[in-house]
Order: sequence, then C-alpha cells, then structure tokens
Amino acid sequence: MKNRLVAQLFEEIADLLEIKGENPFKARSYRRAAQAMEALTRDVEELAAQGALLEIPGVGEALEGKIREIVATGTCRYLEDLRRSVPPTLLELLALPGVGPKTVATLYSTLGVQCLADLEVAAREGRLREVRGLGAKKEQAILEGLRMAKTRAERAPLGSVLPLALELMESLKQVPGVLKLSLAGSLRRCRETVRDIDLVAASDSPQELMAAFTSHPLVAEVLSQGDTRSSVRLHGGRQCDLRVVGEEEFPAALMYLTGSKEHNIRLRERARARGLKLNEYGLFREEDGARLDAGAEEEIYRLLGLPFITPELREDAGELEAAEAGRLPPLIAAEGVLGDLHVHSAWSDGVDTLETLAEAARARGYRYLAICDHSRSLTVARGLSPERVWAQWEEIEGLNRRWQDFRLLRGTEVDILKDGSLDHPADLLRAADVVVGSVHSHFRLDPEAMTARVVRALSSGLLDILGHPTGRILGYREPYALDLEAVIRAAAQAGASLEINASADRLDLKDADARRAREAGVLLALGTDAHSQAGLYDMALGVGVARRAWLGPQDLLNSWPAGRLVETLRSRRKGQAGP
Ligand code: DGT
Ligand code: CA
Ligand code: ZN
Repeated sequence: MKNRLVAQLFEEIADLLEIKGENPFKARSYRRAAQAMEALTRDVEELAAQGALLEIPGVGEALEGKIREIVATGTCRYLEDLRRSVPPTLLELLALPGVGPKTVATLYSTLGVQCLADLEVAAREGRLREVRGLGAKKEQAILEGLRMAKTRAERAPLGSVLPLALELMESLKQVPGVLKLSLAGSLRRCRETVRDIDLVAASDSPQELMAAFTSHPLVAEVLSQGDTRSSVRLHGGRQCDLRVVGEEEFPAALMYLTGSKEHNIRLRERARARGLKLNEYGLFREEDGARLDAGAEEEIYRLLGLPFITPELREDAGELEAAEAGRLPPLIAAEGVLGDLHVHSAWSDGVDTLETLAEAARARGYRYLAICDHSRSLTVARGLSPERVWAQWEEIEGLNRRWQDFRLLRGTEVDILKDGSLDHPADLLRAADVVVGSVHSHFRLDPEAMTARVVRALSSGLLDILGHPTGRILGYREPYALDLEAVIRAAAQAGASLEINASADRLDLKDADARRAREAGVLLALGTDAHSQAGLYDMALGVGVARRAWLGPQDLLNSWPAGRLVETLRSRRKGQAGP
C-alpha cells in the first residue's frame, strides 16, 4: 500500500506551500487530500490502476495526476520543484511543538532563520520576541522545545528501545554457534532512558554472528565491524554495539558491560581488597594471575563475598552496603503483579471493549484489571459523566459473572480540577472499587498553586491513587512545577498511594522519587494507563522502575488479591465527604 506515502508527500507539499506563503486554499486542499488518503480503506495503487482516483474525497484532476506520479515513481515533479525552492533544513523546524508552517515562514522571512541552529541562536539572543506574531512567550516555548529535541536525540525512552533490542536478539539467538546472548548496559539495568543498545554474546563462530548482526534488516548503517566488537546504527537512529567473547569470559564481560560504571568501580576495589583482580575478561588471583572459574555473574558476586545483585540495583546507590549486610530487599517481579490498576476502554479514549481488555488481562495471568476511564471535564478524551460511569459499572458487574478467578474492577480516573476539587460526585467515588485521580489540565500553574491543588485532592480521602504524579512525558514535557515532598507527605497522611505510571512515554513516578515515597511510608501502585490491549505490555517497564526503586511485593498495591484490595480501599473512602 502506498496510501501512507501519498499522504506524507501531500502533507509536505502543504507545508512547503504555507512556508512559501502561497495561496492558503491550495495548501488546504493538499492537506484535505492527505487526510482522505489516511482514512482510505482501499489501496491507492488499485484505485489508480482502475482509473478511480477521482472517487477519493477531495481529489480533483490536478491532484489525481500527482497521485499517479507518486504511485509510479515514489515522488512527483511538483514536490521536487517546491523542495528546491526553500532550504531543506527549514522543514526540521516543524518538529518543534507550537511551530507550524506559518511560524517557519515568519522566522525565515524576518530573521533569515534556515535551520534549527539558526533558530537557537536567534532565540538565545532574544530576537524572536521582537518579531510580530511571535513574542516572548513563544520564544521561551521554542527554547524549551529545542532543549527537549536535543535530549531526545541523545537518550531515548526505555520503552521505545527495548522492543527493537528484543527483536534483534530474537534473530541473533538463531545464528549457529551462539552460546549466550544478553542485553547489557543501561537497557539491562532498566534505566528510564538509554543512550544506546549494548549486547554481549558468547559464540563459537563470532564472524558468523557479526555478519548476521551487521546485515540485519533493522540496521540502517554499519559504523564499525570486527570479530569481537561491532557497532551499527538502527533505523530510527539508535546506536547498537555487540560484543562477542569466549564462553569462559562471558560472565565477567556481561558484568562489566552492564555497569553501571560506578557499581563496577566499587566491585573492582572490593576485589583488590581481597587479593583479586576483576576486569572485563574475568576474575583473577592477584599473586599468580590464575583465573577463578565463574560460570555466571552469581558466582563472581559469591567469590567477592556478596549475594547476587540484580542489574536494576547496580547504580552504587547503597546496593553494595545492603548486599554486604545481607539486607538487599526482596524485589517485585513480573509474576508478583496480580493486576493492572489503570486502564482505559473504548468508553472514553481507549480503543478496546471491556471484554477484549479482560481477556487480554486474563491471558497475561492477571487476577484483576481496573477500568479507569476519564471523567467528563476531559472532553478531548471523551470523558464520562457520572451516569455513564454507573452504566459502565453495571456492564462490568455483568461481565464479572463469567469468571471465577478474574475480576474487572469498577474504577475511574477522575480529573483533579484546577482548584483541587474532583470531577465526580463523592457518592460515586465512594462506591468505586478503585479511584485514580490525575491532573490533565492547567499544567502551568505556579508551584504553590499546583501543590495546593494536588494536596487538596489527596486530602479529600477519596483518591486511592494519584495518577502520573508529576505529569512528565519523556522527551516532550517536563514535570509540572510541584513540591513533590509535600505531595508525598499528603499521600502518607491520607493513606493514598502514588502511581508508577508504566506507560512507555511517562514512567511517572520515576525510580528515585518512588523510592523516596516508599521511605516516607507511601505505598505505590503500578498502572499502564493502557489505551488498548497492547498497552498492557508496558507493565514490564513499570516493574523495572519499581525494582530500581527497591520496591518489593509489600510495597505495591498490585500484589494484593482483589478482595483485600477493594475492601481496604473502599473502607478507607467510606465516610469521606470529599474536598
Ligand atoms: P547509557 O549508554 O548512557 O544509557 O548508559 P550505559 O551504562 O549503558 O553506558 P555505556 O553504554 O557507555 O557503557 C556500558 C557499560 O560499560 C557501562 O554501564 C559500564 C561499562 N563501562 C563503560 N565505560 C566504562 C569505564 O570507563 N569504566 C568502567 N568501569 N566501566 C565502563
Ligand atoms: Ca549503553
Ligand atoms: Zn491520565
């Protein structure tokens, strides 16, 4: 299907026309046709072959010719001419939030801005605020957008990289001679963002493995290739390094490449203090250089007088001291998560029915799934009125009669309004199985007002879980200005939980904050915020964050069976009048 291609090129034509300041109707007609192409259920190539392109809404004779050309050649002359008429780097500006073709046109014509670097200089020098139609606020927003774009290029969210890495590993495992293959680096430690993908393998035929690696379909460019180390850039831009060692060296190499660097340094000091030498090739006796046999990382730790330390804890954040003292906490594992406490259905802005979600949850082995659709103030997400929530809960009760070992929980994600009041009446909230409350509007309140807003919502006693407590979107939106310490105190006082939102683009609370919350006596709750059954997979990311926060089953609501969970939450909400 070339439908997407045609749509993309038409969007580009529209952008270029607007940037050039040409007749706005012309640009609009290309955009409309692009939208029609996106929505088209039939194959545009077939339509072209049948001479039926004019049946597509918004496509007249001028556009018909261009579609034919694109289908046949992958581009069209009109677009090529337009591309030549403006600096190609100008289109990169469109990736910034709040920067559309009109702004680009203004920046180009008044300040001569041709690329991101020009724009950054102009914004830093305060020249944007002088331009009519831009102003100081826009200048600030553009600087912020430029900064976020830079961090995105350097570090990608865990959830955007992990699937690529796993797919790559799946095929590399099949290569003859491969004995061991593992993730390493920050990805294995489940850091929320990663700079690159580090892989380590042990193999009998390294050349064959390297050849498979560098010729993999996910690879866009080979940066370097050798028998022990190769480096590639994947489609989408992420770098991936593969290190291949002998089987004997594998545990030490894996340990070294997993890091963190700080953890490694502490381990090497510890080895030295015991007359040993630890490096990426193995563990050796200092006096005669003899190798100490270690078949796995566990044995290296044991030879250093330590229990195994799981990769998520290897940050030199107290794990070595705790290991030494025999006080490493038991950590939550995927199997310990009995249910997902934050999921959206097609009743609001999700795509799947309650039944589909329930079956997907059951297939994962969950005992429960909390359906928490949006409340009415969130109109963009088709939020539910109280009446609709009651109706939904009735459907849930009906469905629940089907299962012995599984339960949909009657939940809601109620909006915390600007003043800290809640978007549903107290009687509805008291009757729920699970109440998640979240901020979805007025993100730019000053820190005092934002903190007071959230604290008031928590003190209502009607929230079980504060959803995505800081509101950040990885790589796109900073946490809102908020006194998190005060929020943690308020949650502790109210007996409410804070969410670890496991959605790939949030991971909110983050590891260090979740750990602090737990230390202040607050329980945490894992929720994927899934808007489709596929979103349930993000739980693995949330578990990674929880482990990095040193959380065990006793620290997470998700390890409670449904009965205890619902009874505890409801009895706490009982008799609360609300904010
Ligand atoms: P990243 O890539 O920034 O997300 O984080 P990492 O931890 O994956 O860092 P990376 O890819 O530079 O290196 C992978 C591992 O290799 C790292 O976690 C520990 C080890 N490593 C790298 N450089 C050094 C070093 O200079 N000293 C020691 N001890 N270990 C290193
Ligand atoms: Ca790395
Ligand atoms: Zn939300």
